[in-house]
Amino acid sequence: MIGAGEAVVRVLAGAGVRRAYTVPGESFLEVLDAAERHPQITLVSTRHESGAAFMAEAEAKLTGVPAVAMATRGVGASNLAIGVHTARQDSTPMVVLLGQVETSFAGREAFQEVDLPGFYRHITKWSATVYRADLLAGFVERALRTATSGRPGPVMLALPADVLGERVAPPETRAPLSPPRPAPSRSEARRAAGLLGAACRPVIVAGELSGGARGELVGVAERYGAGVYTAFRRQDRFPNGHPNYLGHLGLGTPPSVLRALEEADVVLVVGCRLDEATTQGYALPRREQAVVSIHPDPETAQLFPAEVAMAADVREALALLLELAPEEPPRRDWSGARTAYLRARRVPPSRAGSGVDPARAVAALRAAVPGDAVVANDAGNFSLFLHRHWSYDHPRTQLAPANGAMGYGVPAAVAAKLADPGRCVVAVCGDGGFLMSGQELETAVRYGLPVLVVVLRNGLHGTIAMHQLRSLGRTAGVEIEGVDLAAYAHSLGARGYTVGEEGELEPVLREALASGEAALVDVMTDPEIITPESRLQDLRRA
Ligand SMILES: Cc1ncc(C[n+]2csc(CCOP(=O)(O)OP(=O)(O)O)c2C)c(N)n1
Repeated sequence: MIGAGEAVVRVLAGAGVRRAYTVPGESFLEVLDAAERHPQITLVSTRHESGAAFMAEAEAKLTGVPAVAMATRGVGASNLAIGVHTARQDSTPMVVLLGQVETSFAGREAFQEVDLPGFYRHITKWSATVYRADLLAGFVERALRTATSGRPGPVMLALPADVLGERVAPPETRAPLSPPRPAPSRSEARRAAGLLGAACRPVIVAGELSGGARGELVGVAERYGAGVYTAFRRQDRFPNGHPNYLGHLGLGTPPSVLRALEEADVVLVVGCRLDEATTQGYALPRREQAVVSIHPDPETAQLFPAEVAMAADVREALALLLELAPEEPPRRDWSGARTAYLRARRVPPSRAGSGVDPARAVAALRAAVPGDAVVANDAGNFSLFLHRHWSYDHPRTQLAPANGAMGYGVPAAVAAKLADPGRCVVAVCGDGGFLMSGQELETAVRYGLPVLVVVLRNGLHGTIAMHQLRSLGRTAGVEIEGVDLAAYAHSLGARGYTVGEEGELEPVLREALASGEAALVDVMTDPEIITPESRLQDLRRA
């Protein structure tokens, strides 16, 4: 017999899980202990449960293998929730384990007691409390299968402290996870191939689940002569240097870049749930555009009216479309749309009156890091410049929350470095977002992870100032004091630099990267440059 906590951890390790991120708590001691001692699992202790959940989310987003986020009862569950919501909206597999009050205390609002499945129901695919130790291993197996199949997402198991204290038979050893890969229907694929082959202006929207089918995606784009867009914050799903690549469907996508999508007659949606930002507020694709969608989850495949909805494994479906592709790729000229994208991506000369133009800061970062660096970003207007001016040419290089969760950047970078230590990993944040989770730099230092954090500091919740000025003509609650972020980084054990001039930036970034230590570069940007197109002053005047 073994402890119930050890049974949980053995099932996780057997399925391929490699890390459990947590803030420890007294309600799940046995799981913490077993994770710490298991040879294939690293227990990563973080400074805040939101950091733990963001790390678990980012690791799975990067690797495709779920990680675990663990926390204690109501208090930990509350802090963890933002990362679980992120995993749900971003379709990322995650296993959440929450310690729960002892079963003999349950239902009396015991210390930190919350109905955890009730609390988590709306932000998970499945949530349950496990009341019997002998059933624990089976619940964990089901949690793993549910998290990784169909539209992936987070699942939660609440584990009462007394259940974890029991002893159980060792779980059976099972093969590592292999989620079902529904086969595409040949007749649907023929109809899809017919539509794409006969189209005048076919475009592809590559979404969250297209990452494992890059070769097939490029092949389909070339063989059908289709233009390609990437969904919101999934820019690494298609090589941005490819002549068929036409741009990113995000917040603030310029009209010139959207035009080819608006003019398309057939839209092939690949592994994408067509969220609000990707669809430009549910405006695109329009009803008269013929949609072909491919998604392993039948419901998601049919969220939008589609001529052909293929509920199938993305890679298999694309491979079948390739097999059915016309002998001669139809000639379609995307040069106009491609030029529009390249123009929008071009970094302009500095527009800064004081400090650094955020677009120039992105350019300096691009010059300093290798092309296959992983770039994790927070949410905020600073990210408009990153998404606009970066070129994502390599797979698995973008970690960005499609739900716009602030505080994501630093924890995501920590997880990326743990999961892929050989790659250069950078977090890009605004000062508002950095100050929500920047303490995870201490986690990076403790685990010896040389991540680079770049803060584009404008002293504002700039995004909100923009919305307020546009809607109401004045601002409220958006100021951020001039915290000495370099000194803060020092105090957490990392290197810290402050840069106020564009010319200083690239050498400082190179020095920080060469140091082999966790480092923060605080870039003072011009707060007036609020989007790639507008200045705060213009919004105030308008
Ligand atoms: C957790 C969370 N809280 C609040 C928001 C709303 N929000 C969106 S952007 C933003 C401001 C971000 O400020 P900062 O990180 O400094 O970036 P900036 O917009 O100034 O570039 C806020 C408050 C959010 N997206 N996430």
